[in-house]
Amino acid sequence: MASVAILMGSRNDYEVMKPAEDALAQLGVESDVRVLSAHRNPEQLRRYVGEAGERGIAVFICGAGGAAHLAGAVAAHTALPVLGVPIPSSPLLGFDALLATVQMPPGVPVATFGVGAWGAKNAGLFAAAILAGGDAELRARLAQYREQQSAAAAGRPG
Ligand code: RP5
Repeated sequence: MASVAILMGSRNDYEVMKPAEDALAQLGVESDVRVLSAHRNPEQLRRYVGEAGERGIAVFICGAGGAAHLAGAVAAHTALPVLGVPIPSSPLLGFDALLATVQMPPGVPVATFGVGAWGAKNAGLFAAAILAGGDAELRARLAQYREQQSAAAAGRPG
């Protein structure tokens, strides 16, 4: 059963958002990946978020570009954690999406990650870390992932 919903505003966002899905899969966390735009599919989005908690979703990762309001719109409909990933799809290369996502007015938080694929991967890892708080096996897999990463990073160049 999927415990993380990965939402994005356009099919064209998928390449950037895939690292979130991959990071979760690597840690054995199932995700439900959907294209649902805040402004093109507002009613479908509201319904999806409203029903997601009952279906086992515990964390939302939302990627959008331009005047990115997807993460904020999702956060408006749920008290579950919402992680925002600004997508560099517009002429402003994601700076617009970064500001739109990070500057939520107080009261309805969105945890905002870096622009693009780096942010997507970190959002996936962070969603796993949230779930790991109540799941000792996932916590162990996450620790192992970090150990392997440390081992691969150190040493001589080349
Ligand atoms: C946003 O507008 C999407 O998240 C996407 O990044 C951007 C452009 O969408 P498309 O015109 O490529 O579908 O809603």
